[in-house]
This record gives sequence, structure tokens and C-alpha cells, in this order.
Amino acid sequence: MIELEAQILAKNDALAAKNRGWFLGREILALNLVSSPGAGKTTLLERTIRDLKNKIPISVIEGDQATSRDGERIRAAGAAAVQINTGAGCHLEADMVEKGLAELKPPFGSMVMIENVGNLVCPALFDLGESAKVVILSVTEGDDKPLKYPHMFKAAEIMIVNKVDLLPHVDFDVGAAIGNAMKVNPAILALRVSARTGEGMDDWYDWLDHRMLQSRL
Ligand SMILES: Nc1nc2c(ncn2[C@@H]2O[C@H](COP(=O)(O)OP(=O)(O)O)[C@@H](O)[C@H]2O)c(=O)[nH]1
Ligand SMILES: [Mg+2]
Repeated sequence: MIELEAQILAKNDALAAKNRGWFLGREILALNLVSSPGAGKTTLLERTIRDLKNKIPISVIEGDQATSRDGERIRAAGAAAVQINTGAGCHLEADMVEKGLAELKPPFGSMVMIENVGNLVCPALFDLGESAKVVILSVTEGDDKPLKYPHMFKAAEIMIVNKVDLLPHVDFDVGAAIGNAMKVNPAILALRVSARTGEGMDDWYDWLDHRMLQSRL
């Protein structure tokens, strides 16, 4: 079992390195969005696309076990999207992203958002060749989740605490959530956002600007 898993991961890593080179050569910022189901990945993308589409070309690879609902939401927000259904699979793999890119054909100097299958476990193991993983934790999920799913929070460069508009109704301590994330990943950056009301979205856009500049170096 362990041998087989190591082989699968090694094959994935080799393909992810190929994807990373492909992005680098085209100065594309590629972000891998990970979270539990319903944390707000698609909502965050919809608002980001609506706010930034005249500034930065954005295209999206959508991963879900079934349906093309998220791909349709993204297209309605004004960006090109390719939907990948993983069936029984709990994560996207680098070869799926490679195929998605061949169809999507993102332009030079653009941004590619990859919405991974919703769960905080398997997507942490599979490198897709992204520039960074973005983990989204919503305030209805409990502030202890970074301690319970440390691999995901360790792998992420940035944590978005989403649905802060709901804070008056839940017992979620944002400071504790950020502290817990920093216990497993002292370098993680944390932003407080409501993808519904737009609160905190400017900080997210500043971070995207900064990472876009880095992908051009
Ligand atoms: N109150 C509130 N609801 C949100 C926010 N972001 C997303 N939602 C809702 O949470 C649900 C799941 O969102 P979705 O974007 O589909 O999550 P995904 O599964 O991570 O892509 C939907 O009903 C959204 O409208 C937010 O910032 N505040
Ligand atoms: Mg979604």
C-alpha cells in the first residue's frame, strides 16, 4: 500500500513540476483553492472575477466529484472555466490540470484559479504545479480546524477566514483560528473576508497584485 502510494505521488510530482514550468514560462499566477465543502471557494472566485475582470484576465479550472454547477457559476461571473469531475476521487491531480489547461488556453501574464475538490485532507498531498495554495476556512466550521487538519494549513501560503459577516451568530474566535494556523505554519498569512458583503476583499486583491508581480520576476 505504502509503496503504491509513494509511486502515485512521485508520478504526480513529476507532472506537477511540468505544470509549474508551463506556468512560469507564461508568467501565469496559478492558485490552488482548497477548503471543506461550502467554505465559499466559488463565491470568493465569483466576486473576484466580477471585481477584477477588467484588470487581470482570470480563468478557472473547477474540480468537483460531480456536476458542472461551479463551472456554470464561474462562466456567469464572466470568466472562462473548465469543469473536471473526479468521480470517486477526493482531489485534483496534476495530469487533470494539464488536460484542463490544454482546453482553457490561459493567456500570457494571466491568473489561473484552480478550485479543488472540497475537503481538507487529500488535496494537501497532491501538488498541481500551482504558485501557491490558498486555504479558505469559514467561520461556521470551528476555529480548531487548522490543528485537526495540519497538513493542509502547513501547505498553504495564505488562509482566508471567510463569512466574517456571520461572526455575530457563531462562537468562532478569529484570533484563535489564526493562532492555531500559525502553530502548524508560522509563515501563513491570514485575511478576514466576507465573499458575500465584500468586507476584506481589498486585502485579498492586494495580495493577488503582489503575487502577480512576483510571477513576472
Ligand atoms: N454568509 C455568507 N455566506 C457565504 C459567504 N461565502 C459563501 N457563502 C455561502 O456559502 C455557501 C457555499 O458557498 P460556495 O461558494 O458554493 O462554497 P464552496 O463549496 O467552497 O465552493 C453558499 O450558500 C454561499 O452563498 C460569505 O462570505 N458569507
Ligand atoms: Mg465550489
